[in-house]
Amino acid sequence: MTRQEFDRSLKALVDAHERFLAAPNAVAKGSNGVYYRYARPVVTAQHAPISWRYDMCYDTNPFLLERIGVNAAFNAGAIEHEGKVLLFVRVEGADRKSFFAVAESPNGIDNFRFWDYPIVMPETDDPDTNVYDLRVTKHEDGWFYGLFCSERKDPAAPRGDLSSATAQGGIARTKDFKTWERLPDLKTASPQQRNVVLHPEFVQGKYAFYTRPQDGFIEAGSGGGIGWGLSASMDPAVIDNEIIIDDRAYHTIKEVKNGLGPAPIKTANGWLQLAHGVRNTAAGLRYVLYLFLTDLRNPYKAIARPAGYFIAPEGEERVGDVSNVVFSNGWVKRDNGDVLIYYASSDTRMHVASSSVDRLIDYVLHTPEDGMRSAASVQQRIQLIERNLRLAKKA
Ligand code: M1P
Repeated sequence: MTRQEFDRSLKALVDAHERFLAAPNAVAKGSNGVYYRYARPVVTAQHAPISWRYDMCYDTNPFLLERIGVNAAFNAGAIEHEGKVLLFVRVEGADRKSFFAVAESPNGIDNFRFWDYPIVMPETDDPDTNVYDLRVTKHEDGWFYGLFCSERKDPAAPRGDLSSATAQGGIARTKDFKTWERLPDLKTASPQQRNVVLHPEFVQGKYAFYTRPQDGFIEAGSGGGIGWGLSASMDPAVIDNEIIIDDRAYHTIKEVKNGLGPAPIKTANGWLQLAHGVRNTAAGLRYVLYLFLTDLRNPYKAIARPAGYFIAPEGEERVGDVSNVVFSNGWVKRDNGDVLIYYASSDTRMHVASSSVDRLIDYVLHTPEDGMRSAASVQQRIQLIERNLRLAKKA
């Protein structure tokens, strides 16, 4: 390539990327009334800046080759800050390593742009091999905490076993989302932890955590369920007494495992909780999202548990690096009561769905609980049908 050709190609690349980033998003056709999907994913691998991927200098990259590829952008934490929506995206490089990077949008629906640099997450004395799935909590102590999964090779793995790993709850805090202070990993009695979330308020004067104890790296084993525990401090955070507040159950959407998504939203009716549930199928694991409500004073006590899923993978969301998965660790409640739910599909890309506190509370309070048997489900549906037919007769 001549220098002139290089300059032309680079300009074309940058211009095309700018057009892609600036493309507007719109509500997708069809809604169940509970939430509205949007037509375009909000953040993808393609959103990664050109400067993260290409060496833009003719002298060192005369063929204008992509030097460091980005594989996926998914499982993002979210927060509204100074009127903007910030997503803390799990960016996965072509080398399979994940890192965190902030993508900012003026409206939370489109025009997400990554900040110039990814987050430099400090390591502990026992360096993480991989970090992912950051949940950001604005805590009443004045810090923003980022809790994430810290993955390391299992030191007990037999020689030749290069896939056994351990997962622990990594913790960091920040005031500006640029500089992060790493704290010791969460300590619990469970051998492994993933999907650890910090509750935004003190409970009984202590820091409160949602956990997901698990026996192994993938399988919840005899563990699992969404757990809860208190710690006197964040440095270090230590939970002595871990209880299960939302268990797995046979023949439900959370039979194999479950885990809390983002920190809950406080409403007049209780804490609105968003979680993922996993079941097995002949085609592999299926991840869906579900909601439940917990008591305002005792956030570990469920007071409403609508049956089944709230969002399941649909259309192109069903396909990706790990297909048939929706996963959420970020949502934003706006001052007008609107809720923007950020969810990833198939470990590949980020989407948004919009709803409101009123709609979500209505859904949570009026969707019947799981009857746990087909016969009970039929009765629930018959009650609905009877009410509707009586209405139709009156009309
Ligand atoms: O691949 C699906 C998800 O699997 C894990 O979630 P969980 O521990 O609940 O099974 C995580 O690795 C998550 O990042 C991933 O999206």
